[in-house]
Amino acid sequence: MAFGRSSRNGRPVEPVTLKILVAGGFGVGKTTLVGAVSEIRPLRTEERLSEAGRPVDDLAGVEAKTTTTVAMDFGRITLREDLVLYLFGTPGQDRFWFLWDELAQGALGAVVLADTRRLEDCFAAVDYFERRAIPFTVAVNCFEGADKFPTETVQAALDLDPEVPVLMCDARDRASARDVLVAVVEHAVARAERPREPATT
Ligand SMILES: Nc1nc2c(ncn2[C@@H]2O[C@H](COP(=O)(O)OP(=O)(O)OP(=O)(O)O)[C@@H](O)[C@H]2O)c(=O)[nH]1
Ligand SMILES: [Mg+2]
Repeated sequence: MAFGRSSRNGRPVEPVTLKILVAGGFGVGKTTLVGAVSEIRPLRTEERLSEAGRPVDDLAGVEAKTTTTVAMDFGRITLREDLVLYLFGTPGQDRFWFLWDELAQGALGAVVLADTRRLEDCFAAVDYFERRAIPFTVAVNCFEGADKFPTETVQAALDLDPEVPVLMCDARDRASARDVLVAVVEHAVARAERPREPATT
């Protein structure tokens, strides 16, 4: 098998493709992150935020936001010649929860984006991946004007398992977003290689 090796005999390497979800609360920067790293023009399903949605769509901190994701974002990034990630950004609004199970099918891992000004918005995503034992990392999208907290504080505030990596990022920055994705893959692989603990009932 050529997986994991560079091309031999001039033959192209068949890359391993992995599915990664990009989740988190409304307006936290999911679409921005997928767009920043994707090497293909990302598929977006943005709809204009309507006046009707104002009472439920909390725009505090992202007042400039005019659209929201209604189905998903899709992008692709080649991390190495033999490793390609397919990225699926989830919709942020609660009324689209019914799509999550479809999107989560076959996912290797997930990024939960968080904004320290409204950390509670990512509780639902953290909870979702914990329940399904999908490996995830928490990436704090550092908006200007948001207080900076040490990763330990975020870890404690979200009551995360100590093994869950927490990192800071700028969802608009390609290198930063890529680092987040590398962290998810490394975390998922490390977890897969660890012997499973016996299930507790
Ligand atoms: N200042 C700053 N603005 C950001 C950053 N990331 C995203 N934005 C802005 O924040 C707004 C929300 O970004 P989106 O990427 O649409 O957020 P989303 O999580 O996909 O939103 P939904 O799909 O509606 O849940 C947009 O206006 C972005 O331009 C960031 O790191 N810093
Ligand atoms: Mg979006």
